[in-house]
Amino acid sequence: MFLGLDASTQSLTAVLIDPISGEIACQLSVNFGGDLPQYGAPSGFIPDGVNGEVHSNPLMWLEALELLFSRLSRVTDLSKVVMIAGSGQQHGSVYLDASFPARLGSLDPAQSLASQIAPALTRCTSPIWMDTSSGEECVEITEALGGASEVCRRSGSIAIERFTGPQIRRFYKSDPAAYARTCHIHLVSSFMASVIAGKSVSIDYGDGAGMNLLNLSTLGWDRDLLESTAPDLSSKLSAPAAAATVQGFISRYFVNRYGFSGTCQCALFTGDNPASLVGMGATRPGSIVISLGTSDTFFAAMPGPMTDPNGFGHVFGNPAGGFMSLICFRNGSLAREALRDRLGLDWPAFDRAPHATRGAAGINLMLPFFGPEITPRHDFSGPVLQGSPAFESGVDPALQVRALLEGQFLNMRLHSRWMQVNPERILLTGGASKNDGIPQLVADVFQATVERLEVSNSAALGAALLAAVAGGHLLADLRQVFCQTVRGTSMVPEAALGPVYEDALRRFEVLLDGVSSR
Ligand code: ADP
Ligand code: XUL
Repeated sequence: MFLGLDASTQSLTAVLIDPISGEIACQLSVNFGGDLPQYGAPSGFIPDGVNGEVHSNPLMWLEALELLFSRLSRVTDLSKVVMIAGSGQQHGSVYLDASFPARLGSLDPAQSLASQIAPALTRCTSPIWMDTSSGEECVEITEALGGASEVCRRSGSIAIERFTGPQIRRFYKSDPAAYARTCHIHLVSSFMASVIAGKSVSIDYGDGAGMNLLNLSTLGWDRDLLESTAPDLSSKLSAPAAAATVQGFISRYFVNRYGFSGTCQCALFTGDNPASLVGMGATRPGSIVISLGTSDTFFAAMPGPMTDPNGFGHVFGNPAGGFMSLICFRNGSLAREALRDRLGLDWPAFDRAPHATRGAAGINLMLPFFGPEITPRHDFSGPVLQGSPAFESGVDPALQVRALLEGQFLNMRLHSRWMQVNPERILLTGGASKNDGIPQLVADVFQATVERLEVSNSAALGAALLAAVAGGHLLADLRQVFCQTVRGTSMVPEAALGPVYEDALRRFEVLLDGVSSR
């Protein structure tokens, strides 16, 4: 059995696969808000951060890991797991002192992970991908490198607020003493992998590319980017390496506490989006993946090197080799949830709305931003509406839901032009892909066939597949077995809506330009 873990924004998920029988033996999640309410993070992050700060408590992730393993050990025999791999929400960072490796190497199974690792934290909370507080640091790094295009040429992205490098610089500037005490800086993915492997492990190329620190030509840390970010940074980062590299045996802590075998091995973890690319069977160019999680992401394996001239898109490592391109939209599920709550709907009613209004005369436009957005970068304070009186006055909830979803996917179409892909097939994943109204709407807006896979948590599945690859299985074989689309659920676009959405896209762009330039 091969175990994949996904430490995402709102939950920690396990997918256990048996490549020989082709079965998914078990899928389980711990929801941070619901299962660990004592951390005061109903959506996985600490609410009401100031100056754009969005942080999570890394001890919550450790407690979730213990809860997940104890639940798994009740329903499955963990001694059968031969390899573990994983993924994490990208960009988030954990700061630890010199005692971290020794603590990991001598964990006492009679005590909790959180209590034993807490003393090594030099920063008690971790900035995550939703954090927009490091604008000043982005400017400083960009100036030091001689411009945004140089940062992008080296790292695959211009300096971005949520990326780890600018966040590290902000920490260094705001608390230089704590920064100086820090000897190990980890991503969420490499932190979780280190805990499981019982030693401080590497950051993989997939997730490492989301730091504004990795040079994509050399696949090593870029000296100039390191120096412009913070002093002595190279000594605090372990050397980057390929995903699915085996790190050694699982820590004795988990053997004693949860019944893993002492011969179970651990592979490097990667970012949730690179893992999702694997789980969707999309590591070769040709398909686009849209993941509707807390954030919405739009990504694909890249046929060749390309960066976004407007600076919204990113290049990350493809765990199967080469690179992937990605665009992230902050107002994903959080905006859908905000509208659902504002209209007093439940998910089933929300799901029915796009069907109920399909073909309704005229397209009402909504700039679907309930809070600050990163694509496009703007401090929106609420959605902007333009359309019929019934729509603008909000009397018809179904029209609102439809316009929100259309706005989200028009915005994706607009900002993915630089990838120069004209997708014929789009694969949908993430929590909101369970919504039955969304796939048809995506097919119509993009004029492409839309398919869903059996497993909705593609990041955890991708991690399980990477564990199997680390254990000697071939990705091509695994893809045949585990990445099949759900039969009979493929959505075909209505051709008559092609010109309707072309026109809507033009109007959407004009509306957006008017608001963004204010
Ligand atoms: P993440 O990996 O970022 O934690 P998930 O991919 O697990 O997020 O998605 C979780 C989200 O899915 C929930 O926060 C919820 O907003 C959304 N969701 C669940 N069911 C539906 C539905 N029927 N329609 C739309 N969104 C849904
Ligand atoms: C990608 C991004 C998010 C996080 C959380 O750049 O910021 O998708 O990985 O899922």
